[in-house]
Amino acid sequence: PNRLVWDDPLLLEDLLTEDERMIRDAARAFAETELRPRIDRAYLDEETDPELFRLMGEQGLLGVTVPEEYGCAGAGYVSYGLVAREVERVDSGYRSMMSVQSSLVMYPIFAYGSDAQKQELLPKLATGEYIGCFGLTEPDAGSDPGSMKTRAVKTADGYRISGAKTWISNAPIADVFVVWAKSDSHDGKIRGFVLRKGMKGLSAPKIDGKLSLRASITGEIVMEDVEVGEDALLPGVEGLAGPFGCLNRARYGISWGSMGAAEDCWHRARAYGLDRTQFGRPLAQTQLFQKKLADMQTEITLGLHASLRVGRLMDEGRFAPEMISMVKRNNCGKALDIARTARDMHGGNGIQIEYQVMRHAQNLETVNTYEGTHDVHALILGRAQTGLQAFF
Ligand code: TGC
Ligand code: FAD
Repeated sequence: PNRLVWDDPLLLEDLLTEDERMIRDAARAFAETELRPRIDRAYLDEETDPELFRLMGEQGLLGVTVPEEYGCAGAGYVSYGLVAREVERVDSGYRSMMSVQSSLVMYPIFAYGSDAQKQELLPKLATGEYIGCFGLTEPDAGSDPGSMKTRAVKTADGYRISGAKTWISNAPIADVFVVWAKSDSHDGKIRGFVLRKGMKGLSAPKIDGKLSLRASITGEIVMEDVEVGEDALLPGVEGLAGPFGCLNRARYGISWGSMGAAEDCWHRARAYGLDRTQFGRPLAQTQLFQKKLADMQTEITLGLHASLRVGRLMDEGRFAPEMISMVKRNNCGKALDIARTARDMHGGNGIQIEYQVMRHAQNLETVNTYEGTHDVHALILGRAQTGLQAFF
């Protein structure tokens, strides 16, 4: 019989194109040489180095799917997923920085923006000269963004925007703010606006004290009568379809990324079990330890192959949003279980930063919650198969 490749049992590698492998290998080399050496300190100190955006930009890792005319790679969604997997193999917070910039800032400007917005902003976001953030969630509107209170009121030459967003990745260091507000001159429909750092009435205080995703800075966006011109409006979309169009891409990327974090935990648990002897034998030679490794191998393999399939369907223009809910929900939930189990398999050492697994587990708590919680994605899938709305 053929020999099993233990860390790629169903030969995902064979299903990738040459170009996809090249992008993946470059992302892996970057993540291991530039990101890995920084992460322990960044996590412990709750430090986000804005310079990382520039480094990611140099490597072509920002806005991977945006066309080359804007200084991006113009690659497909499988490539984007592979990049997310490699970056999150190091840390979910670093992937968060990358995916907000790519899917939640560059994508809406590309898909819904005017030519002027695209020409001005996309090349600078691609190099990391500009850092972007995406403001949808509010203190009283998380899973239910349709109940947002932020308002845009028409003025003589633009809009006056008031409201507050919270839990916004990158906000305190952002130059560009993609913000969603209900607009009175558009029948109260949700519209997207591009705000800029330094605008009067705009501030983005940091949220301190996170016990998860500590290497990725998070903040509020406070808008007190921020006056913007007509050119701040994203002209190409209205309604919740705007933010959800972006979330589809980011959620899909997270389905790959979370598997990268899970793989890091699995490989570390396996190595630890081979190395550590108790009761006169390696831990890896016990039945319970092997069962846990088998579960990890199985869930990660199935999760990666499912994400690959969704990525191919996205590249073919055949995806339905519920497919993304399925892989986001499954892979984040499984990754969180795997990271907690890997922590347990490391015994006491598992709680130490140098063994990495508890940092992943802490991060994955956030990843399982943001971009639609595990249960909210269950309700999306439940609605799709029953036709019955169970949110309220
Ligand atoms: P619903 O009635 O379902 O839909 C309203 C309108 O939106 C359209 N739509 C979609 N369009 C494209 N893609 C999707 N996935 C879509 N889902 C819905 C829909 O067709 C409809 O359009 P129209 O034209 O008919 O108006 O809306 P609802 O209010 O019942 O929604 C319920 C629910 C739960 C599905 C939704 O609100 C939801 O997904 N909640 C979760 C919120 C969420 O994901 N927030 C994420 C915030 S951003 C973030 O977390 C970034 S972290 C990033 C990082 O750091 O990495
Ligand atoms: P809630 O909606 O209050 O949910 C609380 C609990 O109730 C959850 O378990 C949920 O599953 C459950 N629940 C909710 N509704 C139902 C229901 N109908 N039936 C059953 N159970 C339900 N947002 C942005 O806009 N931009 C960002 O960049 C961003 N970055 C983030 C970074 C971090 C570190 C974190 C933690 C969050 C970030 N978010 C961001 C916000 C994130 O998307 C929200 O936290 C998430 O959507 C959940 O909303 P909530 O926190 O208000 O929880």
